[in-house]
Amino acid sequence: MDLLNQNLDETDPELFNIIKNEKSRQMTGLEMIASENFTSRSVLQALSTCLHNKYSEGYPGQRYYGGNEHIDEVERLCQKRALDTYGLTSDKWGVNVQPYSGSPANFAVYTALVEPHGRIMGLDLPDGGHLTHGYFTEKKKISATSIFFESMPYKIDPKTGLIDYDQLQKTAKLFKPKVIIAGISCYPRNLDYKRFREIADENGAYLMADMAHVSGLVAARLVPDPFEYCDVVTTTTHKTLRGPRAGVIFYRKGIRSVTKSGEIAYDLEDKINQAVFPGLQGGPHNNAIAGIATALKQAQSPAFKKYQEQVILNAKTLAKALQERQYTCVTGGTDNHIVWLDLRPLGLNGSRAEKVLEDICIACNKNTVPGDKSALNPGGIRLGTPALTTRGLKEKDIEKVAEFIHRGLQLALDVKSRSGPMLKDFKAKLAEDPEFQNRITELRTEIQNFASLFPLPGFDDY
Ligand code: DSN
Repeated sequence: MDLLNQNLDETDPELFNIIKNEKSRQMTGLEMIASENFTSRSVLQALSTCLHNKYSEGYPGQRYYGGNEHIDEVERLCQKRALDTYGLTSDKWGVNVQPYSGSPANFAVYTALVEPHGRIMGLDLPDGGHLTHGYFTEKKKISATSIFFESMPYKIDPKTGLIDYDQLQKTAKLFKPKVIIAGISCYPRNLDYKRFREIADENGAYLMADMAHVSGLVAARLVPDPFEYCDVVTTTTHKTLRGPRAGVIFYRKGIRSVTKSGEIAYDLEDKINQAVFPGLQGGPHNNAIAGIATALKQAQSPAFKKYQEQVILNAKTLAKALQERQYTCVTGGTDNHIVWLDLRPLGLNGSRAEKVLEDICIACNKNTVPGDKSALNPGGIRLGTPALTTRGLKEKDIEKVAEFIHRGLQLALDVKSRSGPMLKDFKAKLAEDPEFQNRITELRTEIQNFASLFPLPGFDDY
């Protein structure tokens, strides 16, 4: 048998079939996980090229292996497009396109800028921040960031749901972090990078933005620009940016006087590049770097800007439609692609909501909401519009989606009122009660029919 020259369906029908089922799941339901998207055919084509075969440890022009002339071209093209997409020039900014994804990118920045057990501050996970910004609990250091560095979270104001910058200012003065992270994974509001910069300057700290969630919106110039105020900006490339699963780090070059006590020297280039390789990673994933390059080319187009405008319009429409049905959106709405629902006023938790929505083919994730005691039993869900917008849904369609979500959550409430106190009781009732099963089937069929109105051109080909 010629192992090299067979199609996947011939060589491995078992795996092929699983992938086919996943493809069908992605199309027959409504994908509302805020960090997910459907990437383009050109990105998937770049990912499936011979670039995958090549080892190229090092950086363009300085590799540890031979045969990298074309790989160097790919990486340089990607770097140039990364700077161009965000309106940056190579005299002021450099970029590393090798991180495998967002978590390694963030860890590389801390490794570069903060000594072991040095201090960082990020938005707390239950308040809309990200694991890699330093999450830990009373019992356990959860993220490696909090194992190898000392992290102190800043919080949102529990009444408004908005970041409490005054509290951050006070605690930063006491904690004296080396890096302050301005970044989100659930917070649906724009960040005040200017205020973050002022607080960083008062403490001689670096300011790092993690724009992973909003990097597509930043590229389209629809949300505040982190590059104006930050020293370092990290991102993944597969969320709103709609590229391959990978990460990027931007860093400032040159010297900038920022503190009363002196200058922060931007000798970031070597530190960051060395932290990525050889510090934390081995050979770069060259097919992913090519995928980033082609995604960034698309991100500079008028069509991409229009797409991002629709992402925000759709999220605002979703928040409003849910609020009209008496649901509580944390912060009262959204500026970006995320709607953060607090279900506690309803007497429902995130796990039950996620389960019923999953059963009716709406994919979203349970999420902590401000004040939650445990990330394992979160009080809300996070919804996002990037993937549905890629499928072509507009405001009037999102109104329908809001109604589906409402019906799903009402069903979850009914199940909860007739089941025991534990999640397993809830799941058992849902699975066994014919009335609930009928309602699930009815809603699922309606949603699948609705989803079929929004095919993705060419999706079946890849
Ligand atoms: N897992 C991504 C998200 O859902 O936001 C970020 O790491």
